[in-house]
Amino acid sequence: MKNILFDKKEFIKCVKENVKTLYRKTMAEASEQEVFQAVSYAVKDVIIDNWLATQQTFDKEDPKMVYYMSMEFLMGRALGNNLINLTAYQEVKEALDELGFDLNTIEDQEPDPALGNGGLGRLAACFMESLATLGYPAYGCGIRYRYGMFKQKIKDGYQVEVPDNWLKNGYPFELRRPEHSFEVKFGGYVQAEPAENGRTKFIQKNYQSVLAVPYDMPIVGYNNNMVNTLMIWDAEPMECFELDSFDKGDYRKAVEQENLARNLVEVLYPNDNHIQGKELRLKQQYFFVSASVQRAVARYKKYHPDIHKLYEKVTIQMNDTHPTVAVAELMRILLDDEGLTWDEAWAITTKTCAYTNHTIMAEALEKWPIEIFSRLLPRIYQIVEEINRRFLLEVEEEYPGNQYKKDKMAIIHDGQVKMAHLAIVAGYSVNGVARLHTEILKNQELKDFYELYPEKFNNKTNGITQRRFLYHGNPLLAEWVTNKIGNDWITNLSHMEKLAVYVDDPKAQQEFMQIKYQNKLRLAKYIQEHNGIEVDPRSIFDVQVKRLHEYKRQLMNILHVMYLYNKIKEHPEMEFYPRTFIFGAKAAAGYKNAKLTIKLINSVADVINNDASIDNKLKVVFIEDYKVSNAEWIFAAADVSEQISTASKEASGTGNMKFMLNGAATIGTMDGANVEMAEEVGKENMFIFGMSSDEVIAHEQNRDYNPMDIFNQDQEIRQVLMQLINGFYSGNDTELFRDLYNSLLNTQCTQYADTYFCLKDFRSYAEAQERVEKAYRDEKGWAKLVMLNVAHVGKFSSDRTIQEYVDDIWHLDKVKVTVTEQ
Ligand code: F58
Repeated sequence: MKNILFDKKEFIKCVKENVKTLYRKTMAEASEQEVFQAVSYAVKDVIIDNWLATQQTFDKEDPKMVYYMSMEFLMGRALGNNLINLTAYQEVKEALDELGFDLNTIEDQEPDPALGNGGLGRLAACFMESLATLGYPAYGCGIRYRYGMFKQKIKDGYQVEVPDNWLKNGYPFELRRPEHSFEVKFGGYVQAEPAENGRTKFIQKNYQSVLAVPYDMPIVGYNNNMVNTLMIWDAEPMECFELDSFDKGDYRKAVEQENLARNLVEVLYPNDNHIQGKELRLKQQYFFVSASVQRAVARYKKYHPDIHKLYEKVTIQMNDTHPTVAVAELMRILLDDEGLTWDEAWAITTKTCAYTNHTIMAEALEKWPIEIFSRLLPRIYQIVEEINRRFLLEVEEEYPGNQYKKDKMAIIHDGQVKMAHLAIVAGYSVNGVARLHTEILKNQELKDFYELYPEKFNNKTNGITQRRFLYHGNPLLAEWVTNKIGNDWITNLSHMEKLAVYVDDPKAQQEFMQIKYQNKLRLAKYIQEHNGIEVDPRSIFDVQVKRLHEYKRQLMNILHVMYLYNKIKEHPEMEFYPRTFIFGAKAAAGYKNAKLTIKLINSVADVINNDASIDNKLKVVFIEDYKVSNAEWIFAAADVSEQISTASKEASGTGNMKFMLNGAATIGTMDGANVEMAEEVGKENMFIFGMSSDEVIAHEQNRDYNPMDIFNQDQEIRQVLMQLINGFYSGNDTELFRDLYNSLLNTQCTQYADTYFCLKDFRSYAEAQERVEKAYRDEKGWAKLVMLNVAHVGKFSSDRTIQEYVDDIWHLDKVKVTVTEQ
């Protein structure tokens, strides 16, 4: 088999050729961006052979497929990871060296495809990579947003959002597939007509429609020739509108259709754990779901005459409720296009669709006003109404006369369509994303549904791909691990266990900490270049990077920094190990307290970083534009990982796992997957603090928490809080941070003061931080602790998660792809 990537000469020739044909330039004239494009096209060439071979294997073997439907795929850069998974990274690095280019610099030219917000979108990306690596047939289905997650600039300490025009230079890895386009219809009304078979036909009339055109992105498996597909849909105006006769020549409608297509995929909604209920968002949902379901059915029908067995070859995983219209869309296709009866269609749908829940936060649960839903999707709404009607009969049968139950469980109630209820009723599986989260779903949030359908509920603890977050992100540590235990960890992370024999070995400890130091130098350089702040790589790098949300408690973290600063000022003689507190976080554009917290962090940084009297004991850094590409460097350099959400609020967290994999120690609450991390590595090898989820839930139910009590009793906490409103960090502006102060103390301003128990957990947090410092001073003890964390990270590979989805939910068979020259 000829594979140019393994032939340096051929590869160099191909890159030169690409620079010439793409830009009419020689290598010497080409910019770094142009070289990136040329290299990417050369890599794509190789991928295409494997991609073709994978598709041919699918055609031949006819395996069952999972369609992973998600509004978000936070892919991050592709070039480096494609090279790693093609096992060609080293060769290409050398080839580029010969051409006088540095591969890292060329990788830096790639925009981060950021078609997602945070954890949920990144999880989808890790899952796609694991599916390909494990050899399971899968399609990712999503939206090709013109603008992804905004870029964050920090101006005068405030977040400023800048549009992310990621397609500006063209994206070399995508492939437009117009031959697989589908029409998607919106609005109008439904007309019932008698059909030949004596039944009724439902026809949507006077609608507007757009053409959904898929772009395929290759998902390269690790060292196995497998290339799955992420299909993301673009919207284009229909070329010839199929206007009803009385609409002929309706120019206004033609223009409206053009606008609909243009607006539909314009931008990703930048909210994390908060749903706004905007009409355009529902349009986006139906748009990509309808196109994807149509594609799945069309693909199935190409090979199979009997639509009744669809579920034997197709399974649809709904990544949260955002794609839940898939249920009704599949029903519509089976009823209206395939002519099945309701019972036939329902039997198929309820064996095809499965649902993952990612949050219990009330504001993130999707509910659509009937008015919007029925106006936009009239036929889909009819179907949902019928699903609801039949479901309520079922509830009546189970709980005769219990109207309260019916009101609570209905899919349509109180003027709203509840998407989670629809997903549970129509889905054959409902899963949470960490054990604690699933238990809370079963025992609290979704209790009624669990009682009715216990067999549907299951847990799938999240995971992350070690190919990106260790192999690519931390090459020094990856190489060290491979030297110690061989390279099986790349495809089987449980092999990390073998590192346990080294945790007491002084030489191994020293090597491990030396690598951490090198990674801290790399990050320090990045911070110097991007923030102009000098940080000491020998200080403890204490990192909290994730979306900014009150429940994640970045505010508690920075309040603790303020508290430490006061202590150091008051007791300059006190022993204190130098620390660099590093933050990175985007706030949703309309989320006031989140944005104000960013300003506070930057204001505290200004004061502390410029106070020479504290002898560099404390530094605070806010890294601008936290994203997948700089995240890889940040995890590699962290000593301490902040996972400090209010217990019960973080469904799982996945950043926690990325830090653990890179040898950072976790300071955290017993929340989300932290609980299972503690189980794997032992509580004594983490720094656990704060209330348990049961305690939090009890306080919420009893409403017996009053932060004022803490304010009154604890002088040091009071001092910190007063500094929010006495101008200490705001150039004497006493109003700047008042909203944050009020959110913590003032019941008149928020429904509950200190909703997320920052003050309640503060002392316990500060005490855990003291334990961190003490542990860090013991060099050997610390090396052992973080090495133990790496040795026990095995469970948190997304390979393990995907295998569980396959075994318990999807029931797929592995496919083996062999490539012969085409
Ligand atoms: C996150 N959810 C959870 N939602 O918060 C996190 O605990 C979990 O680890 C992760 O999912 C993966 O399971 C999350 O990221 C969103 O960003 C939604 C985007 C669309 C609007 C509603 C929130």
